[in-house]
Amino acid sequence: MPGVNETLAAVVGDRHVLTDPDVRAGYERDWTGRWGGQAFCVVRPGSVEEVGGVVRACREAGAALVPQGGNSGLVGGGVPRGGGVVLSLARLNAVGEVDRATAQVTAGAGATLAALQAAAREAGLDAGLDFAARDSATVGGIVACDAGGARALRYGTARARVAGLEAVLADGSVVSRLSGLTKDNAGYDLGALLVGSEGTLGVITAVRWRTVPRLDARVTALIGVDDIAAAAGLLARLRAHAPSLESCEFFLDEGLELVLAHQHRSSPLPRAPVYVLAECTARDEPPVAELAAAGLEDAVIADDTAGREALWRLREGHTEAINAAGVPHKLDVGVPLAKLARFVDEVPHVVGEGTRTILFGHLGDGNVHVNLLGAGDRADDAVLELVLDCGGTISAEHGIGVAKAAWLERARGRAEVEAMRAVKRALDPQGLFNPGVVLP
Ligand code: 2HG
Ligand code: ZN
Repeated sequence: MPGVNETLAAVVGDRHVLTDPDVRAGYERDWTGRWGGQAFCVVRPGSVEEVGGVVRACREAGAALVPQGGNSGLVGGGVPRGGGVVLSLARLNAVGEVDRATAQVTAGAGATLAALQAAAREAGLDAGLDFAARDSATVGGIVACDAGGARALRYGTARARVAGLEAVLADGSVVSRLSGLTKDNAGYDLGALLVGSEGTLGVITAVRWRTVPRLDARVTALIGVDDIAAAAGLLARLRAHAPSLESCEFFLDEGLELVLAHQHRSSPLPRAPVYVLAECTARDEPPVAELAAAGLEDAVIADDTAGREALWRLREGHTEAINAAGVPHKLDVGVPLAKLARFVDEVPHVVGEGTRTILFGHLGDGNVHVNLLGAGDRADDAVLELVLDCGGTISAEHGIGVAKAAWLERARGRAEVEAMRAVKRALDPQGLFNPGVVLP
């Protein structure tokens, strides 16, 4: 589409319309290597006005737009499927001054989570959200996908951190709710609709972010248990005895094996079928006594930064270790805790022989990351079928993307999906934004 490239260059400047296939390549395939396609071009606007101009140019040319942040997505929601223009928000990366009275900060869509965390910390606060891709994932994508991570147990998902946002709609107009008012119930909450919309309803350009108190005294425990039922029992004890609990994660021995080999290290604790990693936080003293009260005295415990990070690397290192072993099928799902043991037991059986199954995730949220190596296409359907049978969700924190779009109606029912389609038609009548994502 040569015509649109010229119009876009007039909006953002030649330098910021990338057409060279080698340069485009980094924007065209997602982190897993499983999803992607060619784009007409990648456009990198430098202001919200330029984003508006890009949207208008694409609308006039009839070119689909794929908004993209740090391209750390795992479900094909931020990469082109063949054709279309990738709208990179990377240059909108400013993080404003933290308002200490409201504990809020405005961040551009292209600011990384790490940059947001650093700004909050400098002001004596904390972003209240964390996950392994912190150095590449950006605020716009995080909010567009309602990302969760390891602290959702305490602070909720990204949705809970959003005090307002700014976005460009399909006609190029800008809606801006960045005043951060806690109470503002005048009319429909359009911003809330964009949270979790995965770039299909509008382009998020900035977010007013609600920070949380900074709690630097941290203690982390890693313990091996016999099965998921024992892990769930431990979680219940932590909830009862450790009000300072911030994270409760799990992984299995197959995953630990892979991570240890990838990181060239040995296990810091005796091997067990299931591992639980829990972290408690406080302002002054690491709340070690709370872990002990929950029955974790046999765990490997660390309250210094290096020791804690070494334990976290065993959990957070799963994604990289798996990718180093092959291109995985990834299914981020949520299962009620009461059904988690059944789910974990049955997954290896339903995915078919020859598939290597690695399960890990956020125990406190019932959020399991099913990673399959060497899986056939039917394996994904079998896992999603099992999730629904367990009363769970087909997507907990990574989004629907293109990976699960065909399953949305099974998961949410016809009435809800029809309502979603009506919203899509109203806000994006031409189907300009991210076609094929969320709604097939
Ligand atoms: C995590 O919790 C991320 O580490 C990635 O959500 C999960 O790689 C995955 O499947
Ligand atoms: Zn996760």
